[in-house]
Amino acid sequence: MQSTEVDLYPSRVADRAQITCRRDPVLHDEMAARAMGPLDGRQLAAYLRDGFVPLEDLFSADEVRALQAQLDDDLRRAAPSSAPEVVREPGGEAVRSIFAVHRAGAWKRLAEDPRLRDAARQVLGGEVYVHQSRINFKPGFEGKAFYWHSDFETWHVEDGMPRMRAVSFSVLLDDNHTYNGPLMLVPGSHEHYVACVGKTPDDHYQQSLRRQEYGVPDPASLTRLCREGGIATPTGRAGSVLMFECNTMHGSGSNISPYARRNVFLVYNSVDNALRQPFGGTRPRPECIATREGIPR
Ligand code: 6CS
Ligand code: FE
Repeated sequence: MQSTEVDLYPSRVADRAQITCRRDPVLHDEMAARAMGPLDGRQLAAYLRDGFVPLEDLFSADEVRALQAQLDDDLRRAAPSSAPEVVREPGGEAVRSIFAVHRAGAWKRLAEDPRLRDAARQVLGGEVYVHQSRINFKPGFEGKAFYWHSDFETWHVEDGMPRMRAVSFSVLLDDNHTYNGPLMLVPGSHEHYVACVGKTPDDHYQQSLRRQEYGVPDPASLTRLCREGGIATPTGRAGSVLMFECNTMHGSGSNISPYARRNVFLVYNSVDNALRQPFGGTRPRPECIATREGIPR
């Protein structure tokens, strides 16, 4: 069933790509954001300008060690699992991602940590909830790429997220080096919306979470964004965090090093931006990928 709302960000409806300007602010209550919250003026300025900001060494070595122990336990349980929360690498059995980890235990506590949640409130201008969480394991030798994309384009078309009022935190649980598949982002790309071509297949997530082929920008659009903004590859120690706006163009390469690149992603959405019917007209994706229940009003 198609969303009945006006679609401000149509995508996958035309036979050619189109780049338009975003129609939402990046800081949703700029006065309040500058007055309160864990991000200082320099960090807010970087987030506003680039669409992302590294938060170095946000979590201590002890906190990281505890989370890494939790990771090992989660992976042991996920390896034999056929649960929908477990996504495997394309062409193999290695665990690529585990979704909806924020529902309990250490990851729930992490999602509630003010160093993350208050920073989300600061840039989103109010109360937030977790739209999606996932651990991406990017195992050594087997961790495949996540091709270039805007998360918002998928969340708008396939989940019914109306406006650009969500933010992701990638918490590094291993050192992210240049050689083990770190996130790559295009500075300033959050200001442009790339409408993609191609009609979304039903149950697309069963393929896209392994290797995304729809909702990926065309080479000409990507070339233009990279020419304007360059490509940043923020590396960092485990315990650092990369905060990035929902529409920032990003991706990561395959990991052919021996070293895993395990990151946990926590995505916060404004409670005023709760999901509608998918704007692309497909069936809503499962609750473990896109939160619809229990959102504080
Ligand atoms: O479809 C999604 O929601 C997921 N896809 C990617 C490549 N990034 C965001 C999210 O994990
Ligand atoms: Fe993504």
